[in-house]
Amino acid sequence: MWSNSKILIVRVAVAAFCFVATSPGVAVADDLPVTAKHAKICAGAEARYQKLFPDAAKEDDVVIVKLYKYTFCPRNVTVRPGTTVRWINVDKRTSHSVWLKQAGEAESERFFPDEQWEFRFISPGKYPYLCGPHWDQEDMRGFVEVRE
Ligand SMILES: [Cu+2]
Repeated sequence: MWSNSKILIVRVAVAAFCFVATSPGVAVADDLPVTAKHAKICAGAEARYQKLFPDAAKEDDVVIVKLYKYTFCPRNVTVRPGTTVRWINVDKRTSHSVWLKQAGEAESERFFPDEQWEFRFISPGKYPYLCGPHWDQEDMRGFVEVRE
């Protein structure tokens, strides 16, 4: 019993040390967990997107992220430098925003169903982002990694 508790404490301490040691200044997040619930919502988001934009042509250097039911779909994307990420609201009523807060960007305008907002990523790095009105209560967060 005692030894198990001690092992746990050591593990937490090591994890905390690694976190601090690898994060000078601002802590940089990693991929977000994707649950079965996210996967189900994102399947619905894809269906909505196909219905709303049946003629959408695939564009070079553009990656689409759908916003649906308080979820960014997909939650995590990895893109090359120079890629534009286009966030499209495929919800039925709710407006959302995209806020690359950690990168020091201003929050986007709220955008409504069928509307979109985009951002071109130039520099390699990790870019966690939020939906301004829904990140806290609904955990509406996303993550972009930019790398060669
Ligand atoms: Cu939102």
